[in-house]
Amino acid sequence: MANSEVKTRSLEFTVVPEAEMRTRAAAFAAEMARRRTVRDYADRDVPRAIIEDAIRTAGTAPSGANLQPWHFVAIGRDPELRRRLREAAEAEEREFYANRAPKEWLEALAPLGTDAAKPFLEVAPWLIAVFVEAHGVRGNGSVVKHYYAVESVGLATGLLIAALHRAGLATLTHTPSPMGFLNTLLERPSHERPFLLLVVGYPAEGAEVPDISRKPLDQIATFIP
Ligand code: IYR
Repeated sequence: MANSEVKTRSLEFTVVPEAEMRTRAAAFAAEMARRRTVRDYADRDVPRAIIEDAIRTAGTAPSGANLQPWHFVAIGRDPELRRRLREAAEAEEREFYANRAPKEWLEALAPLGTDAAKPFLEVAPWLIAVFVEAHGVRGNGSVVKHYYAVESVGLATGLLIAALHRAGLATLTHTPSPMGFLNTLLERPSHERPFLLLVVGYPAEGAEVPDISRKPLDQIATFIP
């Protein structure tokens, strides 16, 4: 550590033997490969403790200057709120599919079979609205500048999705556009910008997913030995 003024503590790091590391890395890759975005949910409950732990995991993400510029609103069953969220999201989506989306975008979405109907917003046991804090606010009301806030929240959301998948749940990254209604309905201040709405639960019995594939390693990575 170059700066002796910095308060440090010892790093608790466990070195994993290489053979075990290979096994773990391969097992995790296989487990994550089983993750699919699910649009059809069962009405089955999920304990709040699972959602709390997944959000704890998300909160371990690295962030610009460690300012942790995220806020997660976990929305349980509240039927009236769910109805209003669905209504607002579907209103935006109808506009998106009918008028706002350029033809090229609709063509890119065609293999996914998405449309303006968002029943999962009422059916799934949890929704997690993820917000980016454009800036922080100190106790005295003064503003704290944030750095790489959107990137940081993207990293946290990736960990959130991985944690929920690891716990045994399905998710859907839903991005109604624009998402300003989330501030109104969830009573979040205007310096918090909606990032996405994560739908969480069990897939419906017999749920199907689009038959799409992931790019192989040689298409997504370049190794320079
Ligand atoms: N927000 C719309 C459209 C949509 C956009 C993208 I990019 C997707 O990957 C999927 C859907 C919707 O949720 O239907």
